Amino acid sequence: MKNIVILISGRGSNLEALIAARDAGNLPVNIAAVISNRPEAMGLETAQKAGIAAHFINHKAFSSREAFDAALAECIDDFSPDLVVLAGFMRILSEGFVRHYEGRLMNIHPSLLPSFPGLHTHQRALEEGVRIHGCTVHFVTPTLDHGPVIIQAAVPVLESDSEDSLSARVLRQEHLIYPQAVRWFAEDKLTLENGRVRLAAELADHAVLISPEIR
Ligand code: NHR
Ligand code: GAR
Repeated sequence: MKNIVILISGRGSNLEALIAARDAGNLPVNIAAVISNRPEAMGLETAQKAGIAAHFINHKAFSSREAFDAALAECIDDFSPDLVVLAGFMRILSEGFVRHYEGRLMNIHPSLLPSFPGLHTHQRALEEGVRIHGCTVHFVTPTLDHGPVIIQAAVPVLESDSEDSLSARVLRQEHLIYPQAVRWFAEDKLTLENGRVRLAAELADHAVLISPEIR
């Protein structure tokens, strides 16, 4: 079974979805550790309660991004992960770090990339007036939020939406597609070809989820 390490910065609802999928028998991985750059991250408690090693590395204690990234990589590599999963991790990672984990570093981003890379995606989607929004799981490359796409989910944007209602609708889809993407990786059903993700033949056309939900 593959080893994964999950990086978080906060609430940890995607972490919870991954743990729940594992517990339901839908995610054949060993969650070796959860690491947060913030001590107050709720997700650290969630990990502890689930009996998963939980670590905190304070980025503010390092003089540079590279120094923080080196300490982070050292902690991660103690667990020999096959895959590193960014689940609401809020620090941009340096090129050296990303190269070290090339092809085994995944992120979930709360927009339909390549639209709205970066932060405040739901607010920007509302300001832009788009009618469809969503989330993307991708492999991480040095260019922020531009790595090869694995799976996406789309939701409608409603006239009545606020940032809260829209982000909640997207988050429910995040909780479906992230365990799915990690499962495909765990089962060796994802390959990288010329900077694009190829799915195993039997999965072709399963990497898109259209949610009609209007809650
Ligand atoms: N690193 C690289 N090299 N490439 C990516 O695609 C990355 C990455 C690190 C994180 C997640 C990403 C997202 O899904 C991610 C993808 C943080 C920021 C950010 O601006 C932007 C995008 C993402 C994560 N962070 C601020 C910084 O200075 C800090 C913000 C904060 O602490 O609240 O690092 O959106
Ligand atoms: C999620 O919506 C995730 O997509 C987003 O932060 C939230 C984390 O929630 N990630 C980013 O914005 C990365 N910059 P969670 O902690 O409850 O999983």
